[in-house]
Amino acid sequence: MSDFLPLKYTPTDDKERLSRAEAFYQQMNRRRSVRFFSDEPLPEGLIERLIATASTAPSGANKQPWTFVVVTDPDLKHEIRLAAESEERAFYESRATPEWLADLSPLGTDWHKEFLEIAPALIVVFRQRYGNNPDGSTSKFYYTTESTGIATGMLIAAIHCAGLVTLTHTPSPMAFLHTILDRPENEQAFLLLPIGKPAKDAVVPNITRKSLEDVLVWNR
Ligand code: IYR
Repeated sequence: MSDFLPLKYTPTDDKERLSRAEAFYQQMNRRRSVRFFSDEPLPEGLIERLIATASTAPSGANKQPWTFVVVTDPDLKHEIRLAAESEERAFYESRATPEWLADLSPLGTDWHKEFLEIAPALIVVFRQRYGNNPDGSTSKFYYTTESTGIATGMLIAAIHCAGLVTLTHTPSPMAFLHTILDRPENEQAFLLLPIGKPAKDAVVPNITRKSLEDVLVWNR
């Protein structure tokens, strides 16, 4: 059964649209993945607003197949760091192909992940593979990877617009997050985002974005 409401839409004009699009591009283009964090705590209530924003994302059949687990507990952060570093060490020392290591070399990454303990909070994004109904039965979810990816992108934008930094950390495999954080069967770890203020001496790799000509194809 469908139920419809009038769209809440604030009219504007094309000049304003262009100017907002440009301003948002300028702001988003300043976003960088940051690996050096200050240990300063986040303001009370801020994480909730960021996750509320992420959870406005569109999703397959509006199933909203995501869970955001926030970790600020130092012991738990320590446990996650040790588990991530053990996977990362295996990755850098044996699992990664020479081509993959060469591709990562401009980023200056290695198996050490101090940021998992220094950042004041870790947001672990889980993808719900299916739904759990109150009566114990399960229900189908759709496009869960796409949906959770979109929500995570919106979370990254929200973090940046709030004046904080993050990076998409992908320890591989990520199954240890499911165990350590005691998540239910239907959830699978999707991405780990440390979040905080940048360290005073934070540096970022000198890399460039593709040009518009490289990424945009017109048919008109
Ligand atoms: N997960 C590792 C390796 C890594 C892989 C890719 I692809 C990156 O863009 C960056 C890192 C790590 O986090 O170091």
